Parts: sequence; C-alpha cells; structure tokens
Amino acid sequence: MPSNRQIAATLDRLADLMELDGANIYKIVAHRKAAHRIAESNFSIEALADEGRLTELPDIGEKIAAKVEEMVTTGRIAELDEYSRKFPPDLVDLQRVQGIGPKTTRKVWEELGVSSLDELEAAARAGQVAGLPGMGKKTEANLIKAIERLRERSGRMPLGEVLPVAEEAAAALSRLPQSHHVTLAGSVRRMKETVKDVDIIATAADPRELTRAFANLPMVAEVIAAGPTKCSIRTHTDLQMDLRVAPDQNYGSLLQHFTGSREHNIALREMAIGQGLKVSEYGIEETASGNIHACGTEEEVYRRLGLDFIPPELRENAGELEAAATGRLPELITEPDIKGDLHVHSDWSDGRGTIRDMADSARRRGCEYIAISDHSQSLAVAGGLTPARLERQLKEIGKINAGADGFHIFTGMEVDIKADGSLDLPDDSLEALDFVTVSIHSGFTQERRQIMARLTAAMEKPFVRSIGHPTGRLISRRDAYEVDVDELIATAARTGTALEINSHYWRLDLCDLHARAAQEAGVRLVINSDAHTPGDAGNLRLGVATARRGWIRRETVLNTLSVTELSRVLESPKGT
Ligand code: DGT
Ligand code: CA
Ligand code: ZN
Repeated sequence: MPSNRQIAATLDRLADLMELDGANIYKIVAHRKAAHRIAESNFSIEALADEGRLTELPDIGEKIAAKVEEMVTTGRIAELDEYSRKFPPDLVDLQRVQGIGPKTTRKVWEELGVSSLDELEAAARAGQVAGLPGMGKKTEANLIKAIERLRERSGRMPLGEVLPVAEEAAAALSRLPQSHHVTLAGSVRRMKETVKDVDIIATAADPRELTRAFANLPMVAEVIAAGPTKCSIRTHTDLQMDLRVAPDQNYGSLLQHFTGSREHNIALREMAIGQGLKVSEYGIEETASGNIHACGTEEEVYRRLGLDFIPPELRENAGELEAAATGRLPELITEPDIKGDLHVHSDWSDGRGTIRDMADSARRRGCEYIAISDHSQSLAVAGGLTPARLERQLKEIGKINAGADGFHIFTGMEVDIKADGSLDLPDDSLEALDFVTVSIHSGFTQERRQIMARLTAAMEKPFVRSIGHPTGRLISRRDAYEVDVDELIATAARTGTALEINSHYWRLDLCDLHARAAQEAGVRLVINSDAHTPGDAGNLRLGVATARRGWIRRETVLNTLSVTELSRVLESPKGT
C-alpha cells in the first residue's frame, strides 16, 4: 500500500524524467504541483483513488489522476517504465544535487557515463567533472560539497510540515476521555527547524486504551510497533510518531527526558552529579540515600536541581544551564508581542489576496499594522511592480487607510538587489515609502565578495530599513548564497538596518544562531510572515519560535512596537 509520500515521490520522479527528456515545462510543473498536493494531504490518497475521487483535490486533473490510479491498482506507471528503458534507473537522482539540472545530468551521463550519485561523486573526486565544457575546478568542488550536504539532510523534514500533523495527533489524543496530559516532546517541542520523528508523551487512566486509539487515528498508514504503554506509527505523510504513556507521578521527568535535546540532558546530568543527584526519565535520585523523587512536572525537575525553568526552545546546551543556575535566562519574545507584519505580499505582485484581505487576516491575528511589500519589476515572473504601478498602489493604500479604524497599512516594497548590485527601482520611488525591505532573488552563485558588496551597498541606503531572508537558504532545498554573516551583522549594526527573520517554513532565515549573534551585536530584527495568501499570517508562529531558539528578547524586534511607536521610528533617519 503506497503512502502519500511515495505516490508524490513517484510523480516527482516522473516530472524529473520528463525534464531530463526535454518535455513541455507546463506539463512538468503540473506534475510537481500534484505531487506537492498529495504529499501534504493528511488522508489516504490511495483510498481516494480507489473511490475515483482524486480530481476533487485542487491541482489534480484527469490525466494525473489516471496515472495515480494506475499506480495504485497496478503498482506501476507505464510512462515511467518507458523512461526507464531510455535512461539508467538512478540517473534522475543527480538532479537532487544543488546546482545540477537536466542539462548537466545529460552531460555527465553522455560524456562520462555517470549514471548514479555515487558515480558522480567518484568522477568529481577523480577530477573528471572539471574537464567538461562549461565546468571547472570550482564547480567540481561545489558539486562534491553539495552531494555531501544532500546525504546529510536526507530523512529530516521541515518543522512547518511536521507541526500541523503532530498537533493534530496530540489534539486527537487529548480529546479522548482516557487521557490526562498529552504533550509533544522531542525536537518538535524545541521547535527545531527540521525534525526526524515526532515524540508524544501522555498520561492516562488506561494506557492501553490510549495506545490503541493512537494506532487507529485516520492519519496512520502503518503501525510499526505497539505495546501497552508505547506505540510507534507511520503517517500517510511518511512521518514516524512515537507515543509513550506514563503514570501521572513521573510525567514531568518523562517529558523532560524526551524533550531533550540529548546534549542538554547530558550536561544536565553531569551538573546534577556534582550535587549528588542522578537524573533520569523516572525521577531524581539522591545518590547517597538511594531515594528517588518522581517529578510530576518539569518545573519540579529544574527546581530540584536549583535551576530556573528552561523553555524547551533553549534546551540545546548553548549556555542555558549556566544562565538558569544564575537567574540570567532571557525573557523570550512571545507571539502576542508581535504587533505588526512588515513583509506582506498582495495580488499586485505574486500574492493571492487583495490588500484588504491581507490586512484583515493580520488584524485577526492581533496585529495593528502591516507593510505591503510586493516584489519589484525585475521579478517579472512574480508580477513585480514598476515605479508607475507602485504609485498607483500607494494611492490605493491611501484610500484604504483613510477609511480604516485603528488598523494601519504602511507602504513598502520587497525590492530586489539585482545581480549587478543596483536596486531595482530608482531611489526617489523608494524614498517615498514607509518601510523598504531589500532582498536577493538572483545571482545566487556569485562569490562572497560580490554578494557582500550587493548587501552592503543596499544597507548603506538611508531608506533601506531591512534585509529580507538575508541568507537565501531554503530548508532541505537550497543552500544559502555566499553570505558572510559576521560582516552582514556588523554592517547592519553600523547602518542601523534591521535583519529579517523570515517566517516561511522553508526559510526561517535568519536562523536561530545567526539571530542570536545579531542581537548580541545590537542589531534590530524584524519577524515577518512573507505572506502570499491570507492564511500565511500563521507563519509568524514559526518565526517567533526561531527567535526564541535564538534567545531573542522583545526589545530586539522592531515589529513588537505599537503602530504609534513604529511610526515615530520610521519618521526619523534609521539607526537613531
Ligand atoms: P529528532 O527526532 O532527530 O528531530 O530530534 P529529537 O531531539 O526529537 O531526538 P529523538 O527523537 O532521537 O529523541 C527525543 C529525545 O529523547 C532526545 O532529545 C533526548 C531523549 N533521549 C532519550 N533517550 C535517548 C537516547 O538513547 N538517545 C538519544 N539520542 N536521545 C535520547
Ligand atoms: Ca524526535
Ligand atoms: Zn523574497
């Protein structure tokens, strides 16, 4: 029985093969969209296919539905078989390596006889790739690095994909009359940007009932292991989830243990040994007497060790234990601290909501303001704005603001820093805006010196308030361009430019560690949704979580200011 992720992977593979074969781009894109839709569905696609109802899903037309049905009933797709007569079976895998597209794949296959990832790596290490037309020593070195990174990250999923499924499972268990506490643990609770598997800790009057109910959730594709107090399942989205049920009296110890991180727990135990205590998932033991205190709450675990309560996002053995021992843990930013969203797209560029729609959804999330930040003209594929269209948009925003009560729309733009380092719109267009974000969407492969020259020149412009998604990395998809983060932070500090934590679940850029370094250097951060549809306002939660993992306090973040406070800041030159 194929999982949704397997079906999606097959469609993706078909799309990759089509691309290798030089097929029509619209056909390729349609297959990828369908694959994405299927991978994200939290019900059995196989069952839907059996009922002949696949076309009820968005992004799935008749032709693709027929292919999925064929796969579900016969276990194969004839079209895929045809391709496998044409190309070696593992050749398409090459395209998963960053920097390798269909053209290079064909080149290394035809010129060097490379037909798999292993063979490609061997050829690159043997210096054969550098000799091909259009390649070179540098490309070859980058290729080896990219293959290594691809191997490292396989098997982990972005938090933003996992969290909704994990929370749905926890909520379903909480609704059962038998359950007392149900909590997510592990990396999901620490809000780590990628997750290997989901850990759930629960207490219940009847553990057996709870594990049975867990195994029977509609999202479950397969039960991997089931016992009276433990159960592991795999979901239709190919995610493993482990449930552990404990007695109420040591719930705190168990939760603390399985929240991790492993590094935090090891350091905690070492610290405890010095106090004559032994910490485990069952409780805290006094080594001298052998007495064990089972802890009902996590607060108790930390209190008994003489520590302030450590928020899960900080538990990475990155200084949090020392801080907790000396009362110096930071007061972390929380979601309600966010008062506005300064990077929001609308249907004037590639967004799918009107300006009003986007304002309404932000308002419903408790924001007092947004800055409409559509793309600029050079991003033609995203419907970027020319100076003339920008001017029309400003009039429209003016009209909406005139009729609004309490909510304010700042004018703004996500201006492209073009590959040659210039900004995409003339200064006098941009000077008129309240909040200008600039970002890089091209020239990703430039050398560090060139990338930094582009970013620095932009930050030196007095009207540039923020750098959007500063490193450009996409989690599990694309590495950052060559940003020197230390230099970026130093220049941001010197020029008074804010750095963004972009909350899109593929981005989370700046990441936790970089955000922390920025705060230490006195740089202001902004936590933005980069919303393209009204529903994306929910992204902010992930951005705030990233900030918390980076020890970020409310005062560091520009958009925790009220609309009046922010207006005042934006009236003054930046950095004052
Ligand atoms: P993940 O699943 O790789 O995204 O990250 P975690 O932190 O959820 O790791 P996981 O699922 O292996 O274990 C959950 C927590 O349980 C971990 O943070 C610390 C704790 N833990 C308990 N026993 C062990 C053990 O034997 N090995 C490791 N690595 N962790 C353990
Ligand atoms: Ca885990
Ligand atoms: Zn962008």
